[in-house]
Amino acid sequence: MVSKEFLKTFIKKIKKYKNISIFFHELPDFDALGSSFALQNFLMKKYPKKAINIVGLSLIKKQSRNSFFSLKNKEVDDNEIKNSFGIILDTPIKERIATVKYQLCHELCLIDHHPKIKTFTNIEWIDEKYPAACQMIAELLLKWDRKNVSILVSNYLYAGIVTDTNRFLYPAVLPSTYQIVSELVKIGCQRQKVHQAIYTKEVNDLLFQKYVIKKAHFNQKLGLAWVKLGKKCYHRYKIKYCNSMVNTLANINKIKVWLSFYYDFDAKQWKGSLRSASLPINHIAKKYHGGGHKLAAGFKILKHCEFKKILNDLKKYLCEKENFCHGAI
Ligand SMILES: [Mn+2]
Repeated sequence: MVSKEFLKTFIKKIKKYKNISIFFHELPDFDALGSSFALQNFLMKKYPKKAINIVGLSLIKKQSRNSFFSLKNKEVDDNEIKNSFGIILDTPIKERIATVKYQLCHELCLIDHHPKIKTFTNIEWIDEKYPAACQMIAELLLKWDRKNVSILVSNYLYAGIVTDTNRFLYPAVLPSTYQIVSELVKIGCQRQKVHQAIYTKEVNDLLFQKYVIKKAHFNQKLGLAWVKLGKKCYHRYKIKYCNSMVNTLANINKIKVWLSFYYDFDAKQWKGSLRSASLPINHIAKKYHGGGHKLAAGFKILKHCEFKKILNDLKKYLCEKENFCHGAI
């Protein structure tokens, strides 16, 4: 729950400043943009005379834009950011903030659900137990002034919660997550509209998925699935950005570890995404110039022989863990 002290200080700061600037992280997801747009719309309705800006929207690449958010190409004037109260959402890492212009703000506030790194703002509310920044903003706004939480604001908040919890599948979902969502639904949150904005696919995406499945190899005995995407496949299926497609191989019965190799045209090299249902795999990604979380990691292929090598390492590892291999793998 948002503390009384934080809420009091936060409201005091908002009231004090004529200009409010909201900041999100680079490669923003629905949680980052959802929390930013929800806060902006709530504040605009409550304080029509204040200038409430989201800073950095023009930097979002065309291919990753979603019409759910109204992204302007015109950037906020530096003069409006200077002397403003800046609010950073969904990242505790300075370097990840989409624009360095947060430094122009007179005072800063951070609201986030990632592990705390180092305090760099005047006030902060960081709680890594929350599954989404949108749940934090929802709690804050509902406690502050429920009447001012519009249907539009509830849509933004719901979008961030649904995506950051992977449709409530992640174990990080709290009892309070359902309570907050219940409040948003009572307000009139348009769930179908939000789901459509998030989950609607292009026909090309589906055909691309078909290609990935066709190219995939499944070793059910060991529990390994892998795919190597061709260099030209993105172009052929009109896919606008490099996507490892590793999730296409997720949630398959008997498959414990799955990975994909893909060519990153920006980095001009072969890379891989590695996932596991329960066995830690990040030590193997580390061996191949990568790393990451225990069950989700990335790696790089620097020499051609490493394609085979990493597959052999994974086979050996699965064999050792299961202890059922006799000879050939
Ligand atoms: Mn988030």
